[in-house]
Amino acid sequence: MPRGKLIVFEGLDRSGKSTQVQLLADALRKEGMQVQCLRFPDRTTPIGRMIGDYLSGGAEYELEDHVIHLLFSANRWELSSTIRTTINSGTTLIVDRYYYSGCVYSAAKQNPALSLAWARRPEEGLPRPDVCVFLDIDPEAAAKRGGYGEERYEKEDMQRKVRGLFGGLMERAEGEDLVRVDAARSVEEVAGVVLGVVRGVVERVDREGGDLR
Ligand code: T5A
Ligand code: NA
Repeated sequence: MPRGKLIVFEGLDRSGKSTQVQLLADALRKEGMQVQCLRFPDRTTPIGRMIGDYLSGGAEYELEDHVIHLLFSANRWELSSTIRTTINSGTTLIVDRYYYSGCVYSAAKQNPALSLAWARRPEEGLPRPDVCVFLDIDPEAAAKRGGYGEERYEKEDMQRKVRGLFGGLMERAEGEDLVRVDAARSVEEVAGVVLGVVRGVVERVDREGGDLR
């Protein structure tokens, strides 16, 4: 049996990641694949609850920039062996945000002591995705979608910096596994493009074989 695939969705807040994760999972299951979904932050673990308080809470939940960065990273490491076991058992994982968010949101704070290079270090060694679908949308368009503005990073200035940093990752896409998809279109149009991209990745991985990196 072929191994499962590790498929990640990234994008700005409200770019449609959760919507597309569900649609892709449904589509792949219809094609007979075993699929599970994950999201980061996983707010259900003790570390995840600290992250959730920081994101949705007020000043009393303030954390030093490096501290919250390392909590986000630790929240991924908590699940790293589960991810490998699941993939090796033949189940495909679709993940809503991963270390790309971890790096760019922290770097977007422009703390001189927390560069993008610094931000990457604790992420080194986590299972590397077979593909990362970047749902690209202008922050203004994202801000018009439901529920925007409730959490800490949902401010247009921050989102612009995040988008710029994602753009930088895309430009150096060798080794970053990123595929850009225009997320400003209808839910169905985006889902169609995503399914095409993912089918290509599944075929490539099955053809080339090889373990999760
Ligand atoms: N973060 C995260 C870090 O700083 N470091 C890290 O390491 C990690 C992992 C929380 C925050 O944490 C930061 C990034 C975030 O600021 P989160 O819990 O994933 O991360 O929160 P959000 O990304 O904000 O997730 P959202 O649920 O807000 O957005 P989604 O999942 O991108 O969007 P979705 O699918 O829920 O859709 C949002 C709305 O838009 C509509 C939906 O119906 C919904 O109302 N919509 C569309 N409308 C029109 N056209 C389309 N194509 C649409 N697609 C969806
Ligand atoms: Na989401």
